[in-house]
Amino acid sequence: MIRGLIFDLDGVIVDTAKYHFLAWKKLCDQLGFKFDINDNELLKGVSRVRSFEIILDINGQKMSEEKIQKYCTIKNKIYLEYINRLTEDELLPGVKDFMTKARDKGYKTAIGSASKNSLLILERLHIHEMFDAIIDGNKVSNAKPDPEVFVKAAQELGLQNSECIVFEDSVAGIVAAHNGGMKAIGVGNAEVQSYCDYFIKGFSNIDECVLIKKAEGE
Ligand code: B16
Ligand code: MG
Repeated sequence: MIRGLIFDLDGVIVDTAKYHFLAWKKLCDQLGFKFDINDNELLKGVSRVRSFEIILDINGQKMSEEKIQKYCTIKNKIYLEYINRLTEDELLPGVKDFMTKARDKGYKTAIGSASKNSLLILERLHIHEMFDAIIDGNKVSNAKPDPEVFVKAAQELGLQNSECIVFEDSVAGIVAAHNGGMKAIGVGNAEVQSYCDYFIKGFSNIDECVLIKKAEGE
């Protein structure tokens, strides 16, 4: 029986990808690197350092670990300027209502995200108190598709992996959920449709009980 709902953050709760793009773009312009909106698609669900490594690959560049860290720190500073202006209005449609109803019905809720800025983002959106556990990039050492982030979330909820269901917008995240023995509901991104157990365009007008039954194949 499903008792816990684990949510990815970027692309599921809020669209922070546009701010990641603006921040990487600014850094890339300073460095004279190519980086466009299509390249940004490759960075969704990927860690900060891995994102910069992908940008280096696109540009046929190599850098020392030290320099990679330096530029990731600069990018994050730019990114935080956007995040500090984030408001509740940027919650994706239907998310808050869905969470409220699910929690009222007794489901436990967690975040399982690669972002080291998860807590700040949830605070800016005024929904941090709606999560019983927040597992983010600061708490894991293995990136999705490794299931670590979701397994830790289930543990912190005090549930078995099989009692949790994951909401994800990236293929790596869907695979991570499956690697952890959890069902995965794809959200928004049509690319994940063939990987997930059930797909929704978004949370508007979604009945959580019906959705969970469908994802479980009932
Ligand atoms: P940060 P998710 C991911 O969030 C983003 O999709 C990805 O683009 C970003 O690089 C990653 O978080 C790390 O973010 O720089 O804030 O630590 O989809 O796992 O919620
Ligand atoms: Mg995501």
